[in-house]
Amino acid sequence: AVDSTAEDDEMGVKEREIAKSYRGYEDGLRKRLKLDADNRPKVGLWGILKSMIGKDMTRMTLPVSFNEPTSLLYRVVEDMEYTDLLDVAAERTDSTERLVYVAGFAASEYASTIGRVAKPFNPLLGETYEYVRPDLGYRFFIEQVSHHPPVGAAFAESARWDYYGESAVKSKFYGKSFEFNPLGTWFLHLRPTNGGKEELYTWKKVTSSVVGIITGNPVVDNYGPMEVKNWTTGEVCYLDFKAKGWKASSAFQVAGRVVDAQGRTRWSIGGRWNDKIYARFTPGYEAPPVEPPSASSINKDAAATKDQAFLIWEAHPRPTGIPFNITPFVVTLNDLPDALRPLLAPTDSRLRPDQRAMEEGEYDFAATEKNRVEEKQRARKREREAKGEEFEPRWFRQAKHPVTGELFWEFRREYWNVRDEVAEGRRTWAE
Ligand code: CLR
Repeated sequence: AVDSTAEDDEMGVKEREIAKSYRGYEDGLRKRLKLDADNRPKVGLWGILKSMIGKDMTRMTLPVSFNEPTSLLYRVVEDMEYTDLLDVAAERTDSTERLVYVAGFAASEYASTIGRVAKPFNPLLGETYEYVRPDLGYRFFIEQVSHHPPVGAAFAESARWDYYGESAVKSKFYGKSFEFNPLGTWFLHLRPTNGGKEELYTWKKVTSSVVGIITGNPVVDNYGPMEVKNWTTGEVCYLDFKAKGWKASSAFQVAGRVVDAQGRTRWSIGGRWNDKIYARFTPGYEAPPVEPPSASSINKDAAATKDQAFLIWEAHPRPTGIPFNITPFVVTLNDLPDALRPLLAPTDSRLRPDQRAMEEGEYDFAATEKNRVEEKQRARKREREAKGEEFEPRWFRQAKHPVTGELFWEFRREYWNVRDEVAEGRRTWAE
């Protein structure tokens, strides 16, 4: 009992810490953009891309009409749409069941890639972005720590979990397809509510690709194996994202299993990453979880349904009336309410004029502003080179991970402390 009180206090401290960052987000979530439909000029991708076979995306100069009003930093925050799965995971008392939901979370980010055949803006070196959700109890922060190759270091936290890692994507255009290979590891610390010790999970993202460029019908696919590992218990979830291929039936399919530390199957997982994912308790064998006659909802007590499949995740609807094929969640990212503006670091993406112009359909202005900020970036680089200086990220530093031994970007929590001081009028960002 003494222990649980101490633990509750610790949670309380963390919650209050995070709650300080809610300042500026009082106005709630933006529901729509200025535009109802985008009017980007229709471009034949192949006509422009055919001369660029073998190149990576960051080395391509493409017209701004290939862009969407997001950036590679925003594409990382998109992972945070279904954090309710992490909250559910923390509530489960069985560690293999927690792993089912953590794996569901890892698979959930792909739903929003459907129809998004557009280039996100390339973040500037040292660009930052913060995103806080008072309604969901988390805060997120990311900084662009390298320009070539582009690397973003991110850190998100809530009372029950911390989620962090680097987004570094290697891309290559093959003609038949355009491939995007995420390199970084993602780390999740989960603090189960039953008072068990904090657990560490890791995984890497699968390959994303665009096919159908030559035929003028480009679609995004995500495929490959994913291994979600619980380092604390030795349990692993193996997921396989099937490549679209020729058979329509394999499109969007994901299947896998959770095994215990001895390698024995506990749960089977399956479904479609654009729609729904199910799990089923299958101790000692593997079987695709067959969709139950009436879809039981998330949060359902898995133990009660024992050997029946139950829903672990369902994609949010994609209403019409939102341009650029972005999701309602993405609409909230580039919002700049008056209450938030004075609290933001001057490096925050929400202040980028080119991305703002893109979002508002001012494509020519977006293009000139994009050139201007990138030109400024090149000037800063020349300045550093002349002085023999190297760029140093402001909020992260590289370190060896205490558990996995990998190099990772360690977040120096200062960002939120500085922000608190700015909010309280005790300093400015420049000091
Ligand atoms: C995949 C998951 C990673 C982060 C990430 C980075 C780059 C993204 C990629 C994800 C998805 C596919 C993506 C890519 C950049 C460009 C590419 C959005 C989210 C699109 C589909 C490229 C289409 C436009 C070209 C044909 C010009 O964690």
